Parts: sequence; structure tokens; C-alpha cells
Amino acid sequence: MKIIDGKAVSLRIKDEIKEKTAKLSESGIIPTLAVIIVGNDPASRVYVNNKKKACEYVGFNSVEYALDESVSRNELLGLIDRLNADSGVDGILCQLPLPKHIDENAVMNAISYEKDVDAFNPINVGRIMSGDFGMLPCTPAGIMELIASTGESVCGKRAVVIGRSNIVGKPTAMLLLNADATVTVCHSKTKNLKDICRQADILIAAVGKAGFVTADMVKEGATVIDVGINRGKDGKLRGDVDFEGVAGKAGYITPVPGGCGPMTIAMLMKNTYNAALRRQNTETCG
Ligand code: L34
Repeated sequence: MKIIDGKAVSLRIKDEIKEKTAKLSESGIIPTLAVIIVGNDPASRVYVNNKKKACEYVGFNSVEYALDESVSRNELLGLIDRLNADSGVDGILCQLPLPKHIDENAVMNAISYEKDVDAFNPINVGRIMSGDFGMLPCTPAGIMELIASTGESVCGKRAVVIGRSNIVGKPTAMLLLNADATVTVCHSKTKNLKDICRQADILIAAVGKAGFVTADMVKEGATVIDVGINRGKDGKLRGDVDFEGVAGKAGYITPVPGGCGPMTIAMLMKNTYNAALRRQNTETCG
């Protein structure tokens, strides 16, 4: 069994972006990410801070908009409109989850698709469905990088994704399909989940339940990607995979922390850099 080191892979990607950013800034363009955080969710605070640190590391500007839990939908949409129109902003990210009184879909719709570095806007979602992979959602793109880092080919392999969320399960299934895997998506209503998982050469756990995937659900030698980040009462992070049990059976496995989390952030840096490159092209073309 080999542990896939998400921290190391993400650092390699960030270092590449750092180098390219230094070159881009010679033409006067510093990639700029606007990060919106609403309320006081402690986990969101950690993730947003990690994103800001990554921006600093690669040489981007980041601007944070910390809004009160009670912010109205119109105030939030007004801020997004201003950021959409601000030519100095390349990427806009509104950290999820949002408070219940704000419709997340409306917010994702409002972020201009060109600045949508999460790729949650329906235009970007639709592009992925139709085979245009220009802007990829960060966690799924990070998962594909982690699989690629093993050197094992995805082509023709049987991939099983547990979880069908819009931000992880569904887009990850599309990316695996595009890489020529045979993909099955499982969820809470799936019958014979264990039997299906046992057929997976690549098993993606995006369930949101600590230790959900146990050794009896894993094929010998499978690549197991753990997307879960569950915070226990003791404050310790646990993935969706029972790491101790599954590690003995998997060929490759990602840890939590240090697996998909850092990769999500590295791919955000990549999307923001690419958005800034498009700004450079527009500016030089007048
Ligand atoms: N808009 N909302 C938007 N975009 C996203 O891409 C996200 N996501 C998810 C939650 N909401 C979002 C994230 O940023 C999950 N997520 C995320 C980002 C970073 C980390 C985990 C999840 C991360 O840094 N994880 C570290 C541990 C952090 C800790 O100590 O809690 C890790 O090593 O896994």
C-alpha cells in the first residue's frame, strides 16, 4: 500500500503556478482572487484562511469579504455584481455552505462564469457535461491529479463514486468518464453498495460520514480517494474511509488531512491563474 501525499502533490502544483505568476506579473498582471465568507462557520474559516495563505505563497493578491451571518441575499448579490464588474478581480469564490436564508444556486448563478474559479456556475457545469474542460471544479480536478500522481492509468478501469453532490460526486464522475473509466455513482439509496464498491479499481468516497468505507468494501489493490473531512467531537479530522482498516488492502490511499483538502486549494490557484491569463489576453488585444 502506498499513501498518496496530497500535500506534496499540491506543493508541486503551487510551485509551478508560483513560477508562472512571477512571469505574468512582469506584464503588470497580478492574479487577484476575491473570497467571500458569510457567517462564522469555524471549518469555513480554516479553509478560507488556507486559500488566502496559498494565494500569498504563489504570489496572488487575495481580497476577503467577510459578511455577517444576517447579510441579505440582495446585499450579497450586489457585492458579487461589483466584483464581476471590477476589472482588477480575476476570480470570485463564495465559500459554501451559506446561511439557510440565502439560496446557494442564485449565488452560483450570479458569479460571472469567467470569474467562476469554483466552476459551480451552470454555464461551467454545462460546459463540463458537453466535454469542454476549460474550468474544472477544484475538488474533482484535485482528485484527478491525485490519481494521476500514482502513475496508474484510468483508461478502462472501473471507478465507483460514493456520493452524488453537485460539488464533488457528480462532477468527479464526469471527469473519470472523460478519462475513459467505466463509472458507477452510488448514493444513500443504492442497493448492494458493498458489492458494487468491491468491484472498483478506483473508489472515491464523498459521503460525509466518518469511517463509512470499511475494508470489506474495498477490492485488493484498489486506489482509494477519501474526500471526506469529518470533524469529531475531539476536534480531530477523520475521512470517509476507515484508514487503518482499508490501508492494508488498498494499492493507493489518500490520508485525511493531507489528501484532497490541499489539492482543492492547489486547483483553485490553477483556475485563478488561468482566469488572470485570460485578462492578459484581453488587455493586450485591447
Ligand atoms: N465555494 N465552497 C466553495 N468552494 C470550495 O472549493 C469549497 N470547499 C469545500 C467546502 N466549501 C467550499 C473547500 O474549499 C471543502 N473545501 C476544503 C478546502 C480546504 C480544505 C478542506 C476542504 C483543507 O485545507 N483541508 C486540510 C485540513 C484543514 C483543517 O485542518 O481543517 C486537509 O489537509 O485536508
